[in-house]
Amino acid sequence: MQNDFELNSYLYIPNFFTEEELKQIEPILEKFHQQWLNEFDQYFKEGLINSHSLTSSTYLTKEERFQLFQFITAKKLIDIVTTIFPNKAKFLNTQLFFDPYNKEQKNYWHRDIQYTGLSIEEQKESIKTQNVVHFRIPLKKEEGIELIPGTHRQWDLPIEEETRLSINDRKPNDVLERGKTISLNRGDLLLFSANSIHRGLYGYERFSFDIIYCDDIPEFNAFIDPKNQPNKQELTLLDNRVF
Ligand SMILES: O=C(O)CCC(=O)C(=O)O
Repeated sequence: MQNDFELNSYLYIPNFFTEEELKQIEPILEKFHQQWLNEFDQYFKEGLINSHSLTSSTYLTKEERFQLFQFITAKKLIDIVTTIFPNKAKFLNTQLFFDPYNKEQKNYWHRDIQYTGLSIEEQKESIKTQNVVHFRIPLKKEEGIELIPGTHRQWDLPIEEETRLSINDRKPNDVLERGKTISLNRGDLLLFSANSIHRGLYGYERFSFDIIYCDDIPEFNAFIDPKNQPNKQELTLLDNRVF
């Protein structure tokens, strides 16, 4: 499992979740999303395709937040997290991904690390060892993710770099030959590296819950908001391997 992930930048596990497991969180995710849409209507209409930080949200009750943490720390999930990460992993945050308001809106190839302010040289160095991994949990069938296998450790081919950085008339949604699409169904689990070259594929009114983990190293401290982490009392009731 770890070898496959390290080689491909992703791991696809069909039918990982039961209906019963999904139904424990689905109403909470929907409640959050409806309130988010109310509050951020303007940003949604301007192009936002995701929301984040569900575990610190004032839209949810303490009980709902705790239910999310229980889902996030389910043994079968944490066992995979600890297998994939070479050293200790840390829970980073949660996100919801949905379709753009404007159905013509184009997706975009990127590496998440390109938005962190690191220079290209620093990015090239960081991806050799650092790990940020999305655990994508689709609540509906979706076109999924397209990514270029192996690129969470390897730098781009020139055409790929030009595409994601919009150089030489390339556009971030242009076709890339090495792209591999992983389509998803409700119940599946997809792990993919945020450092790989990837893009989301829109359609089918997708609705996905992503749990994100990173290495437990000081370099990521700036991206971790303590409000999203369980408090002391919650921690005593949870599997604490990722906090
Ligand atoms: O699903 C998407 O729209 C994009 C996902 C993605 O690129 C990310 O999580 O970094």
